[in-house]
Amino acid sequence: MTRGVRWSCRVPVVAVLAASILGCSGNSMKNPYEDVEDPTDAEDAVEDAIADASLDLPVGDAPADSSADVDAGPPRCAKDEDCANVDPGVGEECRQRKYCDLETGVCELTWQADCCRDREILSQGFEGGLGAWTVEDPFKGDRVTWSVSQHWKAFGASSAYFGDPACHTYYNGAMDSGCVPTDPKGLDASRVTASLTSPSFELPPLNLAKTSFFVSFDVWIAAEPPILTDGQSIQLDLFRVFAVLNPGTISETTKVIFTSAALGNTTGDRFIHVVGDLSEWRNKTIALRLDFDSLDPRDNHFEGVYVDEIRVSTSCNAAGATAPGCSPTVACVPDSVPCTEDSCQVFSNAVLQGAGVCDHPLLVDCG
Ligand SMILES: [Ca+2]
Ligand SMILES: [Ca+2]
Ligand SMILES: [Ca+2]
Repeated sequence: MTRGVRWSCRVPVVAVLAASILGCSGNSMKNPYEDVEDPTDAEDAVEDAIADASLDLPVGDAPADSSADVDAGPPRCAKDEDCANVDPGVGEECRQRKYCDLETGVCELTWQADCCRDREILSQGFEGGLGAWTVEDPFKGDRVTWSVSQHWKAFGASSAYFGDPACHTYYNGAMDSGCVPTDPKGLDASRVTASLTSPSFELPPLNLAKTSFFVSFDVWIAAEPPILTDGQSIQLDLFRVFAVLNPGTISETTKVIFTSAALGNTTGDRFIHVVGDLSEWRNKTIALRLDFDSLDPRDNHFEGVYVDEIRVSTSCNAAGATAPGCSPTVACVPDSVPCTEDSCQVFSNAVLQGAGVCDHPLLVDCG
């Protein structure tokens, strides 16, 4: 059994990729065009100035107190080559390629497509509440929703729970003080559903051949088992994890990354480590959505779902590897860290059979 706790990069807050450009250091600057003698021929002067390899261009963006000068002044670069001798500062890993922002005329840093990046983008263990995650519950007031619970957790003191936090069930009919339904047939119960959505985050435009993009989490499930009808297994109550593209906008779309049907709606009184492939949303802004829906009022007297240690990460291939992640034929390289699982963590939404990533989750009860 595994837990989804990685040893590296334990950032306790959501670390959404900064949209702002790094590298805007506050170095002192002089106006590179102050020696231009003919102010009426500014265009030629700019080209001459840019062509001068020794041009002492300002670093990064303009200082705040010179906005009037910048507004009135000419652009400082016209093409990427103009930035060759400019120091736009130090960017984050894999975001160090210099280019000319044609809108601002300023040399900036952008992503290097062929770079591989080992980084945590989002981390949520629900130790401090639901944080910036948002609950959507069409049936408020029925006691059953997403909340933080200390009842079951994969790591730390708490997790996110779908159910009635007082009685630990997603049955929403009347119950007595001992959490026993007052109507044995449950005829006063109704459908329960709610979702929990993460803040938006951006996945960088890095090369899929070198960088893996994935979400990992631990899940504990006790829900209505599949029903056999005419030899067909039907799963009514479902917990699903979605990737949400353009979250909160009119063009929002969702796609399933994980469904509890894959586990028959039970994890056997333990947390299961799940890893989902997010490479489809490279260079896009998405969110994650945890969703439970019973669809109907029947057979809902089950404990529900706990989710803990949700992480969105990018990781590099092992040195010399020619494909990202791992597969039945490409094993993970052990990380030499005690108490971590070194086997391939197969994607719950793998397009290629058996494809996954070397997540190295922490082993339970080890050491
Ligand atoms: Ca936790
Ligand atoms: Ca509700
Ligand atoms: Ca049900």
